[in-house]
Amino acid sequence: MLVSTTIQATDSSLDSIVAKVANQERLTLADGIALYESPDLWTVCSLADNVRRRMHGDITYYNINRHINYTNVCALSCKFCDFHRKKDQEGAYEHSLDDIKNEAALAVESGATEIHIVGGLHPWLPFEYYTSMLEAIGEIAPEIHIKAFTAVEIVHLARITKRARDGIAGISSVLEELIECGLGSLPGGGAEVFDDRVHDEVFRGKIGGEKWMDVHRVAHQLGINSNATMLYGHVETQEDRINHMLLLREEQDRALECDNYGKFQTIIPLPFIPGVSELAHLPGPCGVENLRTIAITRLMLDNIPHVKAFWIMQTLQMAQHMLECGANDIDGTVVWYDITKVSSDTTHQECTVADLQRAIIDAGFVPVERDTLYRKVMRDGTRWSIEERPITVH
Ligand code: V47
Repeated sequence: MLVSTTIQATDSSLDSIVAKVANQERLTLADGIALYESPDLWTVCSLADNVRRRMHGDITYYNINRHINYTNVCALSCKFCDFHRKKDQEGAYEHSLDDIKNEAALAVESGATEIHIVGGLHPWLPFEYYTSMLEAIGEIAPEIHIKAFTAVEIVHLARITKRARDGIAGISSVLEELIECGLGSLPGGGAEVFDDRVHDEVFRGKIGGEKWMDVHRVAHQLGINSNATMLYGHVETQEDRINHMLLLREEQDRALECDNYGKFQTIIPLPFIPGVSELAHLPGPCGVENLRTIAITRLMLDNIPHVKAFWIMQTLQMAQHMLECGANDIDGTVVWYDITKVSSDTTHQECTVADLQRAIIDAGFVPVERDTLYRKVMRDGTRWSIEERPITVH
């Protein structure tokens, strides 16, 4: 699709970037920093909107999904996180396999196409808990795609099965076993910001960027897709954010060169939500910072097809604005979500399909229900099938 790029920046330091975007040339670290520093937010967002419309026209994706956070017990205590609890701490929980089966049955009943599963690094749950969870969901909900376990959880599983000492081979063997049990793809969580200083300051003890990337690379080699996130608005600099994006872009270049590899499907910038975390004294990013970051993500990551404005963290109202600043996906119905709470005090954070569609239409876009792999879903109530033809951009 051709979209004309007749953008006149009021900030002349953006002129060369305007020309590059019009010519579909790759942006550099210096360009990314200029986009952050420019007072001309309108141009930054308009450029991203141009790229988004070139790639996706006026389509905005949503899905019918269900998130399951199976435990909040975590061996780590990352400073930005107010989800984690220690085993005997008030509010600590771990869901039984029966709880998970009930959720899977409810997911089928609601017509969900995806279950998204993540949790803390529980010190005592055995590997069989995870494999049985995947198999049980597969029995109850064979059509549903299971997107589960961040890279950090995969490394944790390699450790508890004593495969971590085999390095990449150990990670590969864990992933292969999970795929056999029904794992369909990896979510993007746990990437935070790929920078050693930031790592040591706010999530020391968690795997660093190289390990995170190793896990996603192995997943891609095994043929499954994954997503990527960037948790911004705490102690990182704007340069750290752009470097994070460039590392993802390089990795995606490598994946795209190989036949039969999986790839990064979606980049999800996550605004830091202070909550009652150890970093609660920080304000978290404000609205325009969120718009700008979504826009810059679209512009820098030219080889990742989708940019998601996760409505749970961005709010549905801000996600609507983000559709004009580079985002083309807002995630789904979600139902339960425990990691952050912005618009709700409870873990019941659900958005109906009607509300997701209304938000997209009111923002001037065309809602399209997708499955996890961005295929169009044909729906008759809670019964659904996948349209095999690629989605036409109009
Ligand atoms: O891994 C934790 C982050 C992630 C906070 O792949 C926080 O489609 C903000 O990754 N403020 C989980 N963020 C969420 C996630 C995700 C969400 C939606 C879709 C997909 C996808 C992935 O949330 C964690 C961590 O990076 N996080 N604490 C916080 N206070």
